[in-house]
Amino acid sequence: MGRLLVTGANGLVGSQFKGNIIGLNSKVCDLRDKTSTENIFKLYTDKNIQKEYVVDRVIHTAAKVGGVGANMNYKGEFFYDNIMINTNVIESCRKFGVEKLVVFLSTCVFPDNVEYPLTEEKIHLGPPHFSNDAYAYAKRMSEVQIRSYREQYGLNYTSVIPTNIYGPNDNFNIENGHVIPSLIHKCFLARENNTDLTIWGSGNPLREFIHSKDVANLSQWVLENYNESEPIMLSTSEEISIKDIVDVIVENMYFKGKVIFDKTKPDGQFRKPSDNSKIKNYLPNYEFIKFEDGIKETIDWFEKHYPNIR
Ligand code: GFB
Repeated sequence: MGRLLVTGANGLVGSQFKGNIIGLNSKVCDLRDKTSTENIFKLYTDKNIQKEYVVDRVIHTAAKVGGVGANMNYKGEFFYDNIMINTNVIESCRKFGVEKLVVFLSTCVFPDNVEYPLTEEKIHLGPPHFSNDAYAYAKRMSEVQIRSYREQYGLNYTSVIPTNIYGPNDNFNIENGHVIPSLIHKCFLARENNTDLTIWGSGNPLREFIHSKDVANLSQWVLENYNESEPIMLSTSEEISIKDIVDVIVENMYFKGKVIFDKTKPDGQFRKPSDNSKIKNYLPNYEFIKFEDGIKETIDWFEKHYPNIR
């Protein structure tokens, strides 16, 4: 067996992979560029180098990601960057003989109007929510590419569908980040400057969160054990409201100031409840990191690294 290559190695999930891996990040290779992508995969899969150093498995976490604000404001980039990155990586894996590939989708790719809970086979049953349709359609095409390559080339490539992910080393950008890192950053500034904490939207939407460490562990398990063409959900299937997330963050950051809900800001999709019975059937004893513990760890990481954060 050769080496594992992880794309997006500096990112939220990619940075959770440790040990004898090849970590690829956007400073090393622009995966939107076909030639650069092929050159780097050719290099790492060169059969002339010692077998144990040859890359034969890939976990592809690299993507243009962002919260509801970024998804609504940069639809063109979210479509182009993700469709180019995924197309180039999957094709380069095929061209240079990568034996196993795991690509990342997200529960936001599911149709907005479908019977809940979300299950893997419902991905293409209708349009996604308008707030992230560009990203969702680009991601759906990687599932189509994977399935087509399995059928034509018999390649054991597959995909995982995580819910909203959080954890240390996230993107804490207040305008473009996801809800948990944005709120931790905003709460920190509000506490330091004795100002109000402003939450986007009504606070009523519901979300499911999985810690980046669980996503890394479970996608590693998928790499080594899961050989089906159908994607597999990575989810705790535990919904929480945005209001309750705010309470957990405010409590764990000892914020005593006023919390304001700015209804001029987008709520995004109301909910995207997922059914995790497939992964639970495979791993009935898997213990997910508890939400409150994961939030505490992420707040500690932020406060330790501020202002050297993304
Ligand atoms: O994490 P988030 O931006 O992504 O927003 P989505 C989740 C919810 O948090 C929305 C609320 O209901 C927001 O209105 N929210 C409250 C905030 N305050 C804030 C804030 O300060 N910043 C942000 N960002 N949200 C994304 C998709 O949707 O989910 C992506 O757009 C991707 O493509 C990601 O799939 C996982 O869950 O709404």
